[in-house]
Amino acid sequence: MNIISIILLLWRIIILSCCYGAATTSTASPPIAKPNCTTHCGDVAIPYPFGIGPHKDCYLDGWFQIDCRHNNSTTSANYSRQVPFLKSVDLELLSIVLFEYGRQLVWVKNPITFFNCEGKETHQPQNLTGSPFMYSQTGNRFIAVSCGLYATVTSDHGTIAGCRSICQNTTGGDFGNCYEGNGCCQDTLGTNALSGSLTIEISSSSKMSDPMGDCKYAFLVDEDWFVKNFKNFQDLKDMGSVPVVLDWMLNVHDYGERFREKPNLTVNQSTPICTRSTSDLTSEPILICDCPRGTEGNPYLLQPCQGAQIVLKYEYDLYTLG
Ligand SMILES: *[C@@H]1O[C@H](CO)[C@@H](O)[C@H](O)[C@H]1NC(C)=O
Ligand SMILES: *[C@@H]1O[C@H](CO)[C@@H](O)[C@H](O)[C@H]1NC(C)=O
Ligand SMILES: *[C@@H]1O[C@H](CO)[C@@H](O)[C@H](O)[C@H]1NC(C)=O
Ligand SMILES: *[C@@H]1O[C@H](CO)[C@@H](O)[C@H](O)[C@H]1NC(C)=O
Ligand SMILES: *[C@@H]1O[C@H](CO)[C@@H](O)[C@H](O)[C@H]1NC(C)=O
Ligand SMILES: *[C@@H]1O[C@H](CO)[C@@H](O)[C@H](O)[C@H]1NC(C)=O
Ligand SMILES: *[C@@H]1O[C@H](CO)[C@@H](O)[C@H](O)[C@H]1NC(C)=O
Ligand SMILES: CC(=O)N[C@H]1CO[C@H](CO)[C@@H](O)[C@@H]1O
Repeated sequence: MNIISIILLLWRIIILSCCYGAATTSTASPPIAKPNCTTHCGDVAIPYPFGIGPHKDCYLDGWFQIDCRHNNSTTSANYSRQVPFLKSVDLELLSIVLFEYGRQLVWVKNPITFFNCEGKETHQPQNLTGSPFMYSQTGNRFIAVSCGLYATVTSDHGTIAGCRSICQNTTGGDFGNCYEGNGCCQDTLGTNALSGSLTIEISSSSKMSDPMGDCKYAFLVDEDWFVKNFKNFQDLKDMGSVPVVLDWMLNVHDYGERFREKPNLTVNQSTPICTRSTSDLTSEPILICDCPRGTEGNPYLLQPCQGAQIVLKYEYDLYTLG
């Protein structure tokens, strides 16, 4: 690379930073929801095709309807706090991602499945049969707590994950134990069986009983959350539910036509891109939309994405220069 092209490169970087900044500060951030629709529940942003209301047009269909419920917290500080629920599957919603590395994700709270735990009911993972939601294979882990157990999670299609723990010097409470299979165990999820309803089962695999008691429990959990936030098993048990990642998808057969009914945007670099895609999660082709590189907005609103063309151009130049 000679000196001229280095100067050229620097100049372009300056242009890029100048104009990118200008573009993002001079325009209001693009809408996430349809006009006159509520955009947030508590502090969770609800982008279309998800929606709260008040009108039916605010969400794509009943699967994506969000119910904004009162927290019911009795503490005055959080008296009026609102909590979003995915109404169709009755799960508390933590966040929605429209597009990340080619996937569409939501985080929800899913119950921990307890066995023989005083004051705890045995709730199985929520039944997602027929819904556009699926337990994410890559985002979640299966964890089972207690010693001398054999735990499995199965779907309608077979076993997804299973693990065995031993009872050796169990002190409880150490997260590393799950990876060693001592007093706790874990497994990654199998690839193609995550749709429908999941059932968690636990049986004793040894005669030794856990010095911590007979209470055993297991759950699917967002692996990143678990690694970052896990403190001890008692806190976890008190929570009763943990974050899990769900993939969500739009079936081309069901939704493709709706996105083709979009107003004929003159095709330019602001036009949202919808692609038909296949997924290892389902045999049906799915539809994924995104804003073109360098622009931002919610592609499902079928409005031009926002962002300056100059950004696209120079970004492109930079890539071709290198
Ligand atoms: C939004 O609400 C305003 C005031 O009620 C109304 O005039 C407008 O037509 C509504 N817009 C849409 C897209 O429904
Ligand atoms: C608050 O209580 C109402 C009535 O019992 C219930 O329908 C709602 O789901 C509760 N809210 C939450 C966030 O649990
Ligand atoms: C309600 O808020 C309290 C305090 O922030 C929190 O501990 C509790 O989990 C919330 N309940 C629900 C159902 O989200
Ligand atoms: C899950 O839901 C489907 C459809 O509603 C139903 O047919 C099935 O029996 C349910 N499975 C379980 C284990 O409840
Ligand atoms: C268990 O504890 C005993 C006594 O403290 C010790 O001798 C033994 O090495 C420990 N075993 C393991 C696997 O840590
Ligand atoms: C959109 O309009 C342009 C110009 O009128 C036309 O050439 C193009 O075929 C239209 N696209 C669609 C998808 O209808
Ligand atoms: C792209 O097309 C949309 C819709 O016709 C228009 O609003 C927008 O200004 C166009 N953008 C550019 C950079 O031409
Ligand atoms: C008392 C109490 O639970 N306060 C919480 C209210 O909500 C805020 C925001 O979520 C929390 O940070 C407080 O801890």
